[in-house]
Amino acid sequence: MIRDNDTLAALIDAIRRFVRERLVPNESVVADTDAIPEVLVDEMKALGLFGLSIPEDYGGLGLTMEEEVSVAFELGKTSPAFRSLFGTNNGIGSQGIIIDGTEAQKHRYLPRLASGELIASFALTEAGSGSDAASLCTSARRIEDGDGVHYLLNGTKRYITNAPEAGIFTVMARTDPADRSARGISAFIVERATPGLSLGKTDRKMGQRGAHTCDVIFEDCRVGAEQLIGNREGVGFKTAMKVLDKGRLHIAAVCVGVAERMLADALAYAMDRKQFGQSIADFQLVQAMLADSRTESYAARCMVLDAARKRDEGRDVGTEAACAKLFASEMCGRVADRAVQIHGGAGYVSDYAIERFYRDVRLFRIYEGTSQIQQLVIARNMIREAKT
Ligand code: COS
Repeated sequence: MIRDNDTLAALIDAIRRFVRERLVPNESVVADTDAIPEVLVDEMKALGLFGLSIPEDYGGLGLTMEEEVSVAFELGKTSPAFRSLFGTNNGIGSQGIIIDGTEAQKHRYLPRLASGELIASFALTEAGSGSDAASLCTSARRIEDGDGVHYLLNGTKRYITNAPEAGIFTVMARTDPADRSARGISAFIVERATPGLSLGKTDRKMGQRGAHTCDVIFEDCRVGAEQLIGNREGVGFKTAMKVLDKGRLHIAAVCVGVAERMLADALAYAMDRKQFGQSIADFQLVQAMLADSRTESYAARCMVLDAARKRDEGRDVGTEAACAKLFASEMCGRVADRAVQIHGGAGYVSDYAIERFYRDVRLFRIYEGTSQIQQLVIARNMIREAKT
């Protein structure tokens, strides 16, 4: 759903210009320094990028899902590390509070997330619990003493995006040690400064330099009962799944944007590069790679928009979001591969952006649920629907 075409067009135009004039020229700086220049972070804040999907009542732009994916298509047209910095504030870091938080929790955190003053991370994965998210071991033991009700958190979360920058964490932990199922899990908002919370060293990754992940360690980390999301124990796993349903759709949109950027680079190279006395874009075998890439990225764009519109209608889009994430991330990998191929030897050296994008996009098929988990979600939902 688009609330106002002119307002959205103005926002997209401003973001398109920001991406083209400010972010694209700084891609190699970010890759070389593993950091996003502060001046760009300030410009992102001024554009409202940290609060795209945070409701207007809490200082965000309150974009609908269709508006959000339309913006994500544009944000995808540069290094994914830029989007990653404000991605968790719009997605997995804030959505637990937006979807299931209490009014007090929303008022306390959302305005600062929307402005970019505070960064939020989502802490679900552990060393022994990745795809099997419900098997997580981090514990949150309820204690009642003279100071009231508290929870004592113990455990380690792994590969947590933006953890080195984060001011708050949405943490999934087991409040009922006797219940090893998803129903024993609760979600908490934990502030960075809470005693007992520490960070591991920043991970060295294959790509996406400038976007940081690390372990988040809880050792007798005491959080007040008011930090339990929605003031309800036992529903934290469902909160996490609802957050991921939305996040997967957003990532699918980013995949479309990145694929379009890689294809534009490959087309420009193919038209410029001459072999056998003519531009390689005139060769039909190169044209096949361009055409297949255009067809697939267009298909993914249509899927993402359709799923986003359905979500805006209030429909459950768990299946559609998983389909879009599966297809768009796999498509993005294929387009990256063809774009390197079209560049030939030039695609294997870092003078061209495609070498970096090829590594950056590999993550899309893994995070917020691997392709295999999307397949599992889709098929399970099909079987469930057929039984009802
Ligand atoms: N929305 C709301 N509730 C959901 C849900 C969704 N999308 N998906 C599952 N649930 C609920 C189920 O209805 C069930 O509730 P009941 O106990 O009341 O019946 C509960 O959650 C447990 O669901 P399920 O039995 O399907 O859980 P499983 O352990 O079988 O696993 C998968 C579910 C595999 C889909 C889940 O663990 C998953 O998504 N794993 C990947 C995790 C991931 O994406 N990690 C990325 C890290 S974050 S960057």
